Amino acid sequence: MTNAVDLTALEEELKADISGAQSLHALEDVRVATLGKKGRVSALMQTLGKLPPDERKAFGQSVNGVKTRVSEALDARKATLEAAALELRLATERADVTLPVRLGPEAEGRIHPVSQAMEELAEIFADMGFSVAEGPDIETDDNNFTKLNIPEEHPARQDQDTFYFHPNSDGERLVLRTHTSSVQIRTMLRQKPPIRIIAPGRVYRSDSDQTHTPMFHQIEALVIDEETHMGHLKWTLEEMFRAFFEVDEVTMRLRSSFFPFTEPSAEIDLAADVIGKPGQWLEIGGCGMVHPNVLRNCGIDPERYQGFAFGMGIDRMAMLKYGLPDLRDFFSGDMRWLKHYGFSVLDMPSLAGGLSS
Ligand code: 2NM
Repeated sequence: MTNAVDLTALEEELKADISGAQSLHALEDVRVATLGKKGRVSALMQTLGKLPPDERKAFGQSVNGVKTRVSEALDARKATLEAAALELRLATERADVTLPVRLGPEAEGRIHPVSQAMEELAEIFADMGFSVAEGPDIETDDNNFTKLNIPEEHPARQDQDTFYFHPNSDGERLVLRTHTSSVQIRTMLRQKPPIRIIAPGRVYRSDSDQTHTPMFHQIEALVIDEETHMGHLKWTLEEMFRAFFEVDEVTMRLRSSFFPFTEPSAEIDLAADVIGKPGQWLEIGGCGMVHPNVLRNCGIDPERYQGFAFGMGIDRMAMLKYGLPDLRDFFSGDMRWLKHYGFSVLDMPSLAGGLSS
């Protein structure tokens, strides 16, 4: 019976060690010293073999009982210490999410006004159900001119306006696209009506003076279905101008014009009230009903489908909206200009939050 007394004392001692462990680390040391391979309970188990057989069973059961209760005490203490460690972390690693954003070097960067204007326009048109279409800057003569009903002898094709590449081995001359209409062509070739897209992007013309740069930015829109007419075109334009210039009303004028790819065609004039200059008109772009030849060239039946297209210069829209004085500054890469006129990376345009607040 001396064994039984020893076991009770041992269990009390081990339990005292367990409740005395003040860290998970210290508790692990106790566990190893108790239940580890060379631990005190394990050592007792190894003495079993030396006992007379009639004592062996009872002693084994007693030692196992100690082992079970000590294990439970270890688990309970571990849970308590883990909970305490978590509490401590929660108390000390608290983050105040209501603090203002801490601005690092990324706050130095600026969004170019042209990018900002493009983002704002994409947001406005998305709200009207348009998706954004893209295409390559280097185009085939066919997509850039022929499919758009621009005949061989048309002045727009002349070398002085168009950047041509050297002819390739097939004698084909690629061009830097002179408008994003080539993207509309690609879309019509690929997609059956109804079509509702905008195509913003870089375009190129061999033209350079105070108001023209050889690369500039255009946004074109295309809507094709069975009943779209000039009334829809006018509404879409007015809605877009109201949203872009963030005014309640705009006065717009469609002035009869000619383009090979639309019939009828019109120039778009906007009353300069939107930029605080009443009594003047701003020439903003061109528009019209897509020419039946263009539809036919793209495999769309002009007897069944019709629609409108328009195009505008984004750079000019940005100048007007943000009061930028000189187009030539746009592409000079002057950091002082960008710092002054650029937009914060964090200032994402949204119709709900104000486009360029
Ligand atoms: C403009 C003016 C008028 C135009 C036409 C097309 C297409 F591909 F559907 F025929 N896209 N864009 C268009 C029409 C562009 O820019 C001043």
